[in-house]
Amino acid sequence: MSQPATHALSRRRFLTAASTLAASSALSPLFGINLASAATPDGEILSCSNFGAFWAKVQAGRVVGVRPWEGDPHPIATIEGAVDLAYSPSRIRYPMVRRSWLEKGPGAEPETRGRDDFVRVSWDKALDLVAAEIKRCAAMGPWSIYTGSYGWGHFGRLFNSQTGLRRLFNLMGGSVGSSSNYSKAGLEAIMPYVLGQIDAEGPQTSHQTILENTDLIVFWACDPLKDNHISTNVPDHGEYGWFEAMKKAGKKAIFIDPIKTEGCKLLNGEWLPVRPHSDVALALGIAHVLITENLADKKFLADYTTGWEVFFDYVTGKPDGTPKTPEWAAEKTEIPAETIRELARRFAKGRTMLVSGWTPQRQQHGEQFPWVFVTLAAMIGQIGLPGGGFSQRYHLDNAGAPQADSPALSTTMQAGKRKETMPWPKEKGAETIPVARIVDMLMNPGKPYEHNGKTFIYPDVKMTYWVGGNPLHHHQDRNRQVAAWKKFDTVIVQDFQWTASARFADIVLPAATGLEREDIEGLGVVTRKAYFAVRKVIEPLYEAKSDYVIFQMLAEKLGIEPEFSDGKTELDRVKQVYAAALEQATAKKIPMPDFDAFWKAGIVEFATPEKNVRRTKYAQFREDPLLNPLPTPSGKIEIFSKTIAKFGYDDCPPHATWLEPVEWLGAKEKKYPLHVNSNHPDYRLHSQLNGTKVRAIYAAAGREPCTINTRDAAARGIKAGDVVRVFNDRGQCLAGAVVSDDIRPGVIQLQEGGWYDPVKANEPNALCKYGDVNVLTLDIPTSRLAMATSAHTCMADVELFKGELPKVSVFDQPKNG
Ligand SMILES: Nc1nc2c(c(=O)[nH]1)N[C@H]1C(S)=C(S)[C@@H](COP(=O)(O)OP(=O)(O)OC[C@H]3O[C@@H](n4cnc5c(=O)[nH]c(N)nc54)[C@H](O)[C@@H]3O)O[C@H]1N2
Ligand SMILES: Nc1nc2c(c(=O)[nH]1)N[C@H]1C(S)=C(S)[C@@H](COP(=O)(O)OP(=O)(O)OC[C@H]3O[C@@H](n4cnc5c(=O)[nH]c(N)nc54)[C@H](O)[C@@H]3O)O[C@H]1N2
Ligand SMILES: [Mo]
Repeated sequence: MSQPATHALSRRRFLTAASTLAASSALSPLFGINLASAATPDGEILSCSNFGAFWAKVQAGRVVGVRPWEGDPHPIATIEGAVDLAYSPSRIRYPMVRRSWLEKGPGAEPETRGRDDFVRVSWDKALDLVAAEIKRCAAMGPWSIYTGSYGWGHFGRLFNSQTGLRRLFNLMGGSVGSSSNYSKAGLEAIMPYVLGQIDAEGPQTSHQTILENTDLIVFWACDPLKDNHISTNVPDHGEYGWFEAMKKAGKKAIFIDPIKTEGCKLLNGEWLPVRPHSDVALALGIAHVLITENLADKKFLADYTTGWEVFFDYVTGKPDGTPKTPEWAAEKTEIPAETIRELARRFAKGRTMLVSGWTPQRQQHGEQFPWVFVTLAAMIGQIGLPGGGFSQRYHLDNAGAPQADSPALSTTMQAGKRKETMPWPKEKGAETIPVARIVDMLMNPGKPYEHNGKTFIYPDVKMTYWVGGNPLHHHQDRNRQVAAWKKFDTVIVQDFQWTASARFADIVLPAATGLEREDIEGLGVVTRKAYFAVRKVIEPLYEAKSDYVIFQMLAEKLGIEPEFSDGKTELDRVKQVYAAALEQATAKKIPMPDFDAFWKAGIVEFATPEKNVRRTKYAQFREDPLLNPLPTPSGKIEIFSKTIAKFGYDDCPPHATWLEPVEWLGAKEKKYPLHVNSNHPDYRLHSQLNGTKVRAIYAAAGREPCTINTRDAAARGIKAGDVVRVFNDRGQCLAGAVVSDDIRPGVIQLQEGGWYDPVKANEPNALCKYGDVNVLTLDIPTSRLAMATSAHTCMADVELFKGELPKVSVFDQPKNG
């Protein structure tokens, strides 16, 4: 999408830097292992992040420059932010306690959270307070403590900080955890019924196979060029090469998206600006044409699927008298009926690869889209054929790339089992809740809820400890959440940035960034091309400590340190991760240096034997569905699920179904006229880097950008760079207008992750000064099946902001911070 000029400038600068580096690279061609030099004579140290690997130039103990690692084929400007995190004005410097809590104890004046001041305390004092509160709550019962602590968290393999947290609490008698995620919980709940597995994970049909066989590639709610910027480990950024190759080959591509993405522009793709939230209707309209024009692959449906007849009846309108014709779909999607007919014909004519992202399942009834998507691919009948079928994960991990000959890196710490200090009767509540139902839990303690065919009870939690996540960014309907947060007597947050979650906490513990501790991390989740040594580039600033050390110190206070750490230091664990990989490598005869050599070099790279690997997902199933059945009850793709039928959920019927959402552009009566697209940000990982200088690349009027179509902007007298107020019945925020024709009329985009910055914290309908989209979003479950987030079900309006502009303050230290 069009961005302020600084975006392009900065990107160009980085690309130039990268190509110069590539040309002068000292790396030899890859065969076996390759040990580059980790530290250059002028004090550069190789390091890495979720945004890419880089050389950090260190002078007098301070990072003074960053340049991308020469092995990165497409470096992203955000690596500067990964370093700036340590120095940002938003850095949490010391252990801090909210004044009322410190003076009056747990539960004191929770309504002042977010505006009370903080008092600096020593580490010793802070951990004494945390330990005492854990003991107090543990004595009430493990159901009193919520450690569902969700978020991207700790970078590196030495441990997952959230697993560490669970381990610590398990040793204290247990706590309430969370299941699934905000990413694809709708998909993760439904796919096991349809395909017997989550599907949207691991290696996909290879890019090479697509290049050689696919006639038409359809990116449906999918933005691989943006979403592959980052990774859960170090991104290899290889998908840019794939896009370039597709462009060179003149590959035909369609992008079904309310936004014309960079990928669409690069491939000169056809943009179908679908009405958001209508994708199921679009798929049904296409299915209707496949049926009526005799284009559906009946043999595939007979041999590889079950329940087709029921879906056939539904599409042709037998049970409800409404055939899902292209005209029916056109009314919902605003894509002309003739275009829908053409789509169906084109999909069936050549080899077609359907590629989806995850926004249509992050909506009310989000289970339906992945189901109809797989059903449509089954009707086309190309699943398991080279370059045909579907994929639900090309937008993460460069998942169509070849895999190197390398051992997987595994973490060494498990959460373990809960120590049974007391029994946990069912009526005390569930041991895990669906992650996005946290506010429902806080508002309904002791009440029953349904989830995936079973009934549970919401526990009555009193305290929470959050590490490596920002719930006051990632959760929906901020005002409802802030009100519900008062239920906690105590909120502990361990982070390195003064996020809204930290500002609304009672005890804040300063964590070390990836630059300030030791760890190990892999390059490429699928490609697995290298391991990086994450060495201490600088000493921890202020009083920050690494997550592992904080947990060790806390475990010591609780008298469980030996069990928690198994007597291992951070570096011991890093060595253990490496040793486990080395053992696998030795067994497979993969050359790998010993730990010391690796640590000195900073990197070990692995060879990729098959550069142009051909790989087709579900090929074996297609070859012989009896010998290689899917792990579903029938062994086939379940277009109709008997198990789901038994649940009797009206919000998740037993086959893919169009269900009208509570709010969307197609509603007969709309209170607010604009759909809010809160997709994932270009230049951040969610809310990370907000506080860094990377913000200058994208901020508009010093705020989070709100992209609005030219027509909608003109109708409201809004120009680019204006400060606007975005509002609905749930909340309101300011943002900077970006006016563009690359967004469909009727839709605005406010990317998720802008830090929540209320004018008057903890007051109903507080105005967010910076642009947190989740003040607007709706906090309802997708359905009783997944109980996932419905973040993308949201309508609002925008107006020019005319009042006195409040100063953005969320990037500064809090009061007394
Ligand atoms: N409206 C809307 N909302 C959404 C989404 C959407 O599409 N629309 N997407 C959802 C999705 S898919 C997701 S995954 C969530 C993401 O939600 P989160 O994962 O909570 O978001 P992050 O901003 O990545 O938060 C990670 C936090 O961990 C901190 N951190 C990073 N590294 C470390 C470390 O080593 N130690 C410690 N202690 N802290 C660390 C960072 O500073 C940051 O505050 O958001 C969800 N929310
Ligand atoms: N740069 C960057 N990359 C990321 C992340 C990040 O924060 N920053 N987060 C990572 C994480 S945790 C996750 S879960 C994934 C998220 O993966 P996704 O959820 O797939 O990613 P999004 O970028 O939010 O959305 C993809 C596209 O869907 C479009 N879209 C929105 N609503 C609709 C709709 O109703 N219909 C249709 N057809 N299209 C729609 C958006 O305009 C966008 O272009 O991304 C990962 N990658
Ligand atoms: Mo996610």
